[in-house]
Amino acid sequence: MEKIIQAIKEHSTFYIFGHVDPDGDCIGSQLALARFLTQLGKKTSLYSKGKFERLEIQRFQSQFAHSFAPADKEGIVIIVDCSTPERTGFENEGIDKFPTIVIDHHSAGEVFGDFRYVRPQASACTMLILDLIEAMGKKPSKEVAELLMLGLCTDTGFFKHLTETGAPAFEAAAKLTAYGASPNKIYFDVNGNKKAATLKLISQALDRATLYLDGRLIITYETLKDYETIPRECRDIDTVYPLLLATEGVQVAASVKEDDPDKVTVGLRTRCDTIDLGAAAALLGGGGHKKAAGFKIMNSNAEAVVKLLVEHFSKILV
Ligand SMILES: [Mn+2]
Repeated sequence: MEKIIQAIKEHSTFYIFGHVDPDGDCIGSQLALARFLTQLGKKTSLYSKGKFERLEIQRFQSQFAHSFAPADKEGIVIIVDCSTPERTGFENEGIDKFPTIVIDHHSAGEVFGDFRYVRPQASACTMLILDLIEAMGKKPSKEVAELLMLGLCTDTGFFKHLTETGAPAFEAAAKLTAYGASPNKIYFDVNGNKKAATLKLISQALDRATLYLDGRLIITYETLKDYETIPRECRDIDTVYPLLLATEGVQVAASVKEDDPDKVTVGLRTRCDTIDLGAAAALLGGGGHKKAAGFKIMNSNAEAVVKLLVEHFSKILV
């Protein structure tokens, strides 16, 4: 942390990256950091490859550049919420030519970057941004507090994912609320304003949910054909997961999504403390957290990936 603070003090230009398919924690971390550094008189620019599918981040999309072409030779790259450089989607655009700060809370991945503040026990990356702000002897503005709270609320499923180790998340939430963030406003930023078509996708996802492995695994899926009639930004799988996991006997819920003609994306969730989905996903080339993870399969389709999941988890859910 000391070295990160020193690097921030010594430099004036910062290029801030998060991960592809960003969520509230990623975008909240990037934006909060940018606002904070701007308040310190620094020059910042924000980068994301998208897609900005989640409702709660769509309004921020215009603030992010899609390609990296810095005018300055000077500057520092800051990568948040990424366990590998590839997760940025910018790994081939010269970001490695700059000194790099990594701020992350993932458990799996690789060690990269020059200055690292990585705490897998943190419930959200935005908690680590708050740590940084406080370590510099500053306080977040109301706007920064709201952005940090957005990440904390979304990555913890509004605190539902927390266990008896979750006290630091509540401490951060108490601070951010005192700094002006409203949990109620953030709840409706995330869960309000859904399109009517979203209900259709949710009902379809529930309708397709199928139990495997004596009811321990539940899988639902979406195909490219679905998106011909319902826009993909109406997708709301985060509403579906808790319902799938609420089913008696279910240990793991999986959502399989045909993303492109050549790519299938899988999301995994569990309620069980004894299952490490990050490790399970890593075996298939993905990654994530113990209770929430994912992976991608190229040149496949939903049907084949469902079979692969059943086979894979038949060895894990014993
Ligand atoms: Mn995160």
